[in-house]
Amino acid sequence: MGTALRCRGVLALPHIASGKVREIYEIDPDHLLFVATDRISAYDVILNQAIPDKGRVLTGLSLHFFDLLDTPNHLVSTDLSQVDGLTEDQRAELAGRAMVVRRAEVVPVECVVRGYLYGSSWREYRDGGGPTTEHLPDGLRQADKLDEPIFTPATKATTGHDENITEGQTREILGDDLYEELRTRSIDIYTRANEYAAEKGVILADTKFEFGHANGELLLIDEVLTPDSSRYWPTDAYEPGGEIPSFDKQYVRDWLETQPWDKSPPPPDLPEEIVTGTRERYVEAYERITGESFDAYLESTGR
Ligand code: PZK
Repeated sequence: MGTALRCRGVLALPHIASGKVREIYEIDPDHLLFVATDRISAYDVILNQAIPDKGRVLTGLSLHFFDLLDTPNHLVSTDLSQVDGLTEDQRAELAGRAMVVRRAEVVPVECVVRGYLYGSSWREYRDGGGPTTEHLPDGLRQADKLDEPIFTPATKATTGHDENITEGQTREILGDDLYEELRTRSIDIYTRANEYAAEKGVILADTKFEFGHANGELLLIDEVLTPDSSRYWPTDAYEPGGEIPSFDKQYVRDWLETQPWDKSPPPPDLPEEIVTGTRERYVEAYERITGESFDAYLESTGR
């Protein structure tokens, strides 16, 4: 088990795209199969070991939020029995981690919303300002809560890192009407998800959405509000003025920090107990954020 998930392009369906940890296949002209693998990246490097069920945790969280948000999105079904050309082994491997989605015309901008000053935005701010800090006051500290969530788009760099872009650059790429629509939709979704997370004792520090057009409608696409697309902090670990431990990846990062590794490939092999401990943190994130047992999710997928 698990081999299909660490490799790319293994299904008999046409392979459309590979992300670091996700895969997209074509089902028919209007439908794609969106697959979350068990691969994990740390410090932007894909590790050699997969985290069992990580893709199911992320898919379960996306499904939870698609349902909760009730905003137009690309989800069609999680029922793979209607998808032709899969072996029984592949169906079992994909259960709980694959979504049939509407194919859309992808908007070429990552819609990032930040409620807190952290990550690349904090680094821009500390170093004298950048695209994401245009509308921020002076005197903020790392991890400070912002007065209002800010919309800080980035371009999908084909190689390496997303690049933050200014409001003016974004308006040039999208036009004013689409810019305003994406900013309003993104901030609204962030605000509702952060209010929801707060009830669960979790802070949604920032998150990244993607949108696409299908049949003249602007759909929320991709994975949504997962730990890979979002920064979640346990509320009780929040202390502005420094680094905040991440919910899901801190454990594996802390172990990697004990290794003589310069954060360029190849990464060190994770010991079994670090793989197991990391899986437990992902499962805990699922249970904390959804309020439901992960075993119940697995059972609902027919495993
Ligand atoms: C689409 N990506 C990004 C995600 C990757 C790449 N509904 C859709 N319609 C058309 N295209 C996409 C989607 C979605 N979602 C998203 N690339 C294409 C991406 C995951 C893995 F390799």
